[in-house]
Amino acid sequence: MEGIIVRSTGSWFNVRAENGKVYNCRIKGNFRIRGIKTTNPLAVGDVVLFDLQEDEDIGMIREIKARKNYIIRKSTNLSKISHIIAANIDQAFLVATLASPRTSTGFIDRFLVTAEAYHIPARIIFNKTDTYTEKKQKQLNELLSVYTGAGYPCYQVSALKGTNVQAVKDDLKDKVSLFSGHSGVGKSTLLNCIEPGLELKTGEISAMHQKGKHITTFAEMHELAEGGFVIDTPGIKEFGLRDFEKEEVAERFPEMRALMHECKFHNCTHVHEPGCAVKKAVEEGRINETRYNNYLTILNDDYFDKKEWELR
Ligand SMILES: Nc1nc2c(ncn2[C@@H]2O[C@H](COP(=O)(O)OP(=O)(O)OP(=O)(O)O)[C@@H](O)[C@H]2O)c(=O)[nH]1
Ligand SMILES: [Mg+2]
Ligand SMILES: [Zn+2]
Repeated sequence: MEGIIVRSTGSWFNVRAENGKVYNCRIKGNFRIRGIKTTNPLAVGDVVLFDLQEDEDIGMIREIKARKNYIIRKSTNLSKISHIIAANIDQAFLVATLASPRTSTGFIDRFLVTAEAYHIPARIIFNKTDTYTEKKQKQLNELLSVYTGAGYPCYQVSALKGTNVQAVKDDLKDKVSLFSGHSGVGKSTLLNCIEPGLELKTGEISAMHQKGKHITTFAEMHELAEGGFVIDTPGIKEFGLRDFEKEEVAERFPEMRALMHECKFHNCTHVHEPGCAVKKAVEEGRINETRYNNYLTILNDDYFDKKEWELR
């Protein structure tokens, strides 16, 4: 039988067969996947072939179909091994907020760079607008103009009050959508608002640290009544910038990508070179300075070699 993994605890997988029934499955002992080093061989969204044991409701997964895409995070800060968050997704939503726990633009940009690297269309939802002061709302307006300007659709919603949630709902129809973001930003609350029947568990923000409490512990795919699937995920601290080279980072910023062919040197890093069209655009305010600074931060990430780039 063929099915999609809708939930994974690491050793057990819930697989939704084409008839809509969900089977409890395990992986066959000799099952191996070549290529990437990950803590989890299979993830939510993977399409698998499995056999049902006779007289049992338990299936044995024997094969995984090639992935269209997948999105990963580093399993720990130091580890070289990554964790696949989900596979075969049509679009990725970053749930962010300027309330607690506040999402930094550095985190937003890492998310967007990751999505670009995997060719997954990305969108940003700014949640908890019901709590925004006038000052925060002003900051939000600036961010909305930066990110829509860079080509990323944005939403400003209150999952608690239901404000503007319909706009998100409309864009989920007939697609597989990933919801990601820090713990406590309201991913599960928002999905409950979109599809009340889901009854996902949600939790408070800790009063002391103003952080979420990791209420959602496993990624899970849910079917929407109006068509499509959403994947609710546990809150994450950091995205892993794996599977691509330092030279590719600038290409993952669409507004830089659009200009880099005008740089004097074809292998310009847009850091210190003369005749750099990107730097010129930053100086003239055509590229947002914060986005550019986040680009520089990503370049200096420990992940990349510290070796200097050469001008050839
Ligand atoms: N004021 C306000 N609070 C919200 C809003 N959305 C969510 N919250 C609150 O934020 C807290 C965390 O919400 P969750 O939905 O559990 O957050 P999450 O992103 O799923 O967190 P994890 O599962 O831990 O990753 C809850 O107390 C929610 O009631 C909102 O729009 N406005
Ligand atoms: Mg949650
Ligand atoms: Zn340049």
